[in-house]
Amino acid sequence: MKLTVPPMILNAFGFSPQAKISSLGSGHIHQTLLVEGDRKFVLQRINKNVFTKPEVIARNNRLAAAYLSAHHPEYLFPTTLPDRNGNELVYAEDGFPWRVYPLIENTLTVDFVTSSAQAFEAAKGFGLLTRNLHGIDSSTFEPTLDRFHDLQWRYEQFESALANATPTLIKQAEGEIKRAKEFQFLVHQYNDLIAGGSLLIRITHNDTKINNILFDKRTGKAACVIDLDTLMPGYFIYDLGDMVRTGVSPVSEEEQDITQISFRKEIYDALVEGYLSQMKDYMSPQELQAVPFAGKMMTYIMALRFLADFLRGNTYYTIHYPEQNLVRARNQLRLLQLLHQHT
Ligand code: GN1
Ligand code: MG
Repeated sequence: MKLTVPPMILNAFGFSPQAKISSLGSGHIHQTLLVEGDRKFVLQRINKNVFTKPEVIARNNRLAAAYLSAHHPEYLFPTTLPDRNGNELVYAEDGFPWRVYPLIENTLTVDFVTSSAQAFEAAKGFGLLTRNLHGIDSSTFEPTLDRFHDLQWRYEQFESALANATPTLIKQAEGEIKRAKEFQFLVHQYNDLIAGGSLLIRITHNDTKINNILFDKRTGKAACVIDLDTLMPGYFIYDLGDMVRTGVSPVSEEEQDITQISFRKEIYDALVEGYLSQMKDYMSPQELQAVPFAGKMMTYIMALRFLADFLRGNTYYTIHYPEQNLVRARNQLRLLQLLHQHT
């Protein structure tokens, strides 16, 4: 989608109306632009329909940044640049907030995990974030999205989408609905884990796709973690799980040919090792036991979310063809089957 930046936004952040602006990245939610003038910046329009509390995002990030600069000053944590009046968020006339980050030079993002070394590095990067935030008072953070990775709630949302869906959509998604229901036992396992108090509440990233890591162009090492909108209290299974979900298969959640989906054991092992290389010493025996549950839980949650969105008539995720959310759900259910067999 073509997006023009309101002149008042360019002006607030001190960008020239002639600055070169192009689109950046592959997120589903916000619009992210690269602004090139004498220096390079990342300009982002926050999707306020999804993140209804942008101020909470900014506040959580400030808390984390302050803690990190006091306790881990060497750690690179991206923070926004204020506008001319010191605002981190600048609201356009349509009510949508914009923000600016400095572009972190000499880094690149990758959309697919292509080697174990890369998987290890990415997982280490996400592990290090939570490790460095260990000790911060997580009760001072607020959720930016309520119950974001609460599997029980996502299952209920799926059920309510199903109850309200048109017969045509239900017919079309018959196979996926059946398979989604077959994995409901994961919801019970999730509830038992949480109710049993086995998992510590930490500050987690909650969107740990590999493309949310900036890799150093020269060394290939993880330089820093980006997309910090869901930096909030959570369990380690959310972060490790989403890494597994997005890294283990050689094809992405968009792949329509599900025979292409496979379980790459060497990648799985590297993700777990990379994450534990940072976090192991901070984890309880119960948490270590929950490691194999992580990938299944997060893959299931995305299958439910895509399927519910399809049944609702695609109100949440950007789609480029009508069945895209159904395809994504089918893809994730296949991956879930494989994770269930292998982990
Ligand atoms: C969304 O925008 P993006 O691609 O970073 C979603 C994640 C999903 C992901 C699936 C706020 O993230 O939870 O895992 O799509 N973010 C939100 O591709 O819903
Ligand atoms: Mg992203």
